[in-house]
Amino acid sequence: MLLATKLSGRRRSVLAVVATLAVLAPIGFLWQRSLVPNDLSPMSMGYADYGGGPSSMHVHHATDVSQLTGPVDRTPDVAVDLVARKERFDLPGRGPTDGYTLNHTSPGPRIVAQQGDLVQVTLHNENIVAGITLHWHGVDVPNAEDGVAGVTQDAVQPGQSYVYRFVAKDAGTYWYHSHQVSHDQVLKGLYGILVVQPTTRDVIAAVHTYGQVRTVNGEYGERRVPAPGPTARVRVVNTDNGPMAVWVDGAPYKVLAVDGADVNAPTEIRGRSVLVTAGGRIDLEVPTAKAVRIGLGGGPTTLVIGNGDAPAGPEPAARVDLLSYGSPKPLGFDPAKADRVFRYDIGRHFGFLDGKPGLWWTINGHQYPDVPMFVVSEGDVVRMAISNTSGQVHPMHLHGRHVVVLSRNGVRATGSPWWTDSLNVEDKETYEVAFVAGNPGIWMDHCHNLPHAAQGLVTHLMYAGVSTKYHLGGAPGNQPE
Ligand SMILES: [Cu+2]
Repeated sequence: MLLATKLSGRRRSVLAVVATLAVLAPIGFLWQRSLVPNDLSPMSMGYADYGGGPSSMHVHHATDVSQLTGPVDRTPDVAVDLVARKERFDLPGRGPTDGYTLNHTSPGPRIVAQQGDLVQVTLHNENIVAGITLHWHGVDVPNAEDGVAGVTQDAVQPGQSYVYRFVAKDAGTYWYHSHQVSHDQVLKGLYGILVVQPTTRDVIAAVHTYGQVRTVNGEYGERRVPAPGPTARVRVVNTDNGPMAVWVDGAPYKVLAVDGADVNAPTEIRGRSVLVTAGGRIDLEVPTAKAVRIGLGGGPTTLVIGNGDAPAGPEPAARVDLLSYGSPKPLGFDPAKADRVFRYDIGRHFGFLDGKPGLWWTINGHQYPDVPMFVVSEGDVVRMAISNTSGQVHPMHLHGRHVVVLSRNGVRATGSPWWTDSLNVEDKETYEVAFVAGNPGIWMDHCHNLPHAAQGLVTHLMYAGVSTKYHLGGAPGNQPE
């Protein structure tokens, strides 16, 4: 009796071990498969997606991204030295905070160039142990100047320098930020503003949230600037991870530009706000005969232009819809004659990422780094449908090329061509966008909610015939997200 009990007890424990293994083995397999190699070429990441175009593309010689530089011998028109540091700095109106600076300030020095200028920025890393880079958000730079660690360069280590050179060929509102461990470095201040071809009537409103503190131009609370003339071009830059509504109290306004690209025939707006995507820019035209207040997402931080009292209202419930704002004009290409058609379906599932269990983002059902690499040839007309069923909003950012919005949820765009580099894709939305592949390189195509990017919502657009010698991970510790 005693023996029988012992045997069945042993059998039970064997069964328990078998049952446990049956559950654990597949989990172990998924865990093991999710590990991200510590030294990974962005070219061997995931799998090639040819978008219905040819997969065998005749290439006479391969180009490494490091060869795709800006002009090497021209004298720069604008030359800036930026020294990056990890240090404590002051947020006027709020007090000291720990983070990252460029030349002891955050945001870093404002870089202003005339259209056509050759901009040269020499970046020095004084003491940021993880290494740094600078990415020129929204500027269609040559690939080697794009500042993505592990794709277009190695992270710049403490004591090292790196020179960026590019022609500022498109006037507009842009910003720059680190693309190395960016979910930490950008959040804590490693960014600045770049304006190409300013008018004398410019007002900058660069919004950044340090911890829980929303600031404008690095300052907290109601800030004031003088009226630059009878009207002001207010360049709003959202450097945060989430979208922000912007509106004007005290005057009607127009949306002059989106993500650095002019709106065709903008009309006057009253009683409505306009959404600025995370990473995005919106330029407003605001009459400034009387003091006006720029509402920046609600909360205590606003920008008042001019002297005297400016009304302070709540965020208008109605929004400007950029799908129908302004008037149409020719795109310069025919999206109906696409050479490649891609889908970029953003989802979320339970799984392992680099050995960590969690709810992780997916692209076309695949999880980082096993994601589609969108492959194009130079000159291709490309269409892409970006859809989102992940339960959260994603500000989608393609490097190197603006895209034009064709439709949202099947509703065709009827307003001004809506050229964008930072597109707010809400849950259950589908945007169809198009562009001409005219800037060879290997370009990140990722969510600009930087923690989401760090959680794997990242892939690349690759031109046939372009390779990169840089690696993700590896000795320089490249970690662009
Ligand atoms: Cu996201």
